[in-house]
Amino acid sequence: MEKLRDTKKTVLRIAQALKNQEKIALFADDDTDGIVSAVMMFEILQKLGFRKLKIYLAERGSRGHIGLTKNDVLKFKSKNIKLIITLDCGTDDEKDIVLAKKLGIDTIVVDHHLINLRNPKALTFLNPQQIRGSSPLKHFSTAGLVYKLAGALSKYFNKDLAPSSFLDLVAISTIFDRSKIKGGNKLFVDKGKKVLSQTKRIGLKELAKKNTDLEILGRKLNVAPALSLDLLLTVKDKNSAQKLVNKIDRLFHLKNKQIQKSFQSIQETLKFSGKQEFIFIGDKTWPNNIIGCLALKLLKKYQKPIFVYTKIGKYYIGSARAPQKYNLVKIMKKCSPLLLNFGGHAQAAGFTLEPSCLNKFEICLRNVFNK
Ligand SMILES: [Mn+2]
Repeated sequence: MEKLRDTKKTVLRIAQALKNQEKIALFADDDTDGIVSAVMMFEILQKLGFRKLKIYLAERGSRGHIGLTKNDVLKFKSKNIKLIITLDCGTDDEKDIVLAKKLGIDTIVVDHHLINLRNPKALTFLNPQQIRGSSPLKHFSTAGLVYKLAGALSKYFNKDLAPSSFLDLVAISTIFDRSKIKGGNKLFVDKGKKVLSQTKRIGLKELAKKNTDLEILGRKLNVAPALSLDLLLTVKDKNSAQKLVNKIDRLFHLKNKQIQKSFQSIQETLKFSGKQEFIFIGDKTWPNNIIGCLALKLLKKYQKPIFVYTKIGKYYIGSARAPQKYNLVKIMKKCSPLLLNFGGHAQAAGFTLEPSCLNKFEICLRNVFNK
């Protein structure tokens, strides 16, 4: 299999950071893939001897944008951080990566999202989407990419970082991100199930007690990012793990109820609307953490592109899902002047816009789909 471009440069930069005991920020998306990638990277770097590590989650809801912001970069500067490793985010954050560079902070991007900006300015850019043509790496979750990087680090430092011990987490993220399950991904899932059944990670073991289904585990880890982070990093204390699992389970049930309720009201609404090429629907009262699930549920039922939005603070944020033959990022690119942010994958993406652009965006989409 191909190597990820920039792997060597990344390994060398990490070696330099180790030599100087630099402070590192692991900056991750706050979904399941981001969380498990951060946990993996944290433990891998710890095994290499890093002591000044901290995980920061990009809270997508509160800012309507998944990735670095100016505030994050300034905060890292004030904490004397010298290296940022973005996980499952960072691909299009050129502006903030340039700002970090100016302030003396290097950025390593580890991400699998489609690339909108042509010339990413990160010191190293581990994103398989820059490979021309087809490659199995393009279907990896970010956790899968971290697994690959762990292999390269093991080799360089001549240290057994036991990358396979992380395959339970890789498998969960692979399923959660709805990656194509063939080739390397199939291997991750098959081996991951075995690793999960013997996991020494007490937190994960507790979470998997009721249900070992990888999709359910992924959805549970996605409910409360900060709690999940604590849970996955819990390797010894069974008591605190149980408490965390109880909290997560309760939130998971609550979320499912909310999804069910909104889903029903959407179905009522759709009964009266005509046959459209796509569904564009939203409600200010829907919690932002359910819109992705709602979009997926609608996709499963209606088999056409779905755009679901809600309002957070000043902005509308949305989640889109589509059947195989569509590329949502390309579609939204055609309406990009109306959007503050957009990005993701061909069949699962997100967007943010000003209230004044909401109707215009729907009209623009209608034009794109009717062409
Ligand atoms: Mn991901």
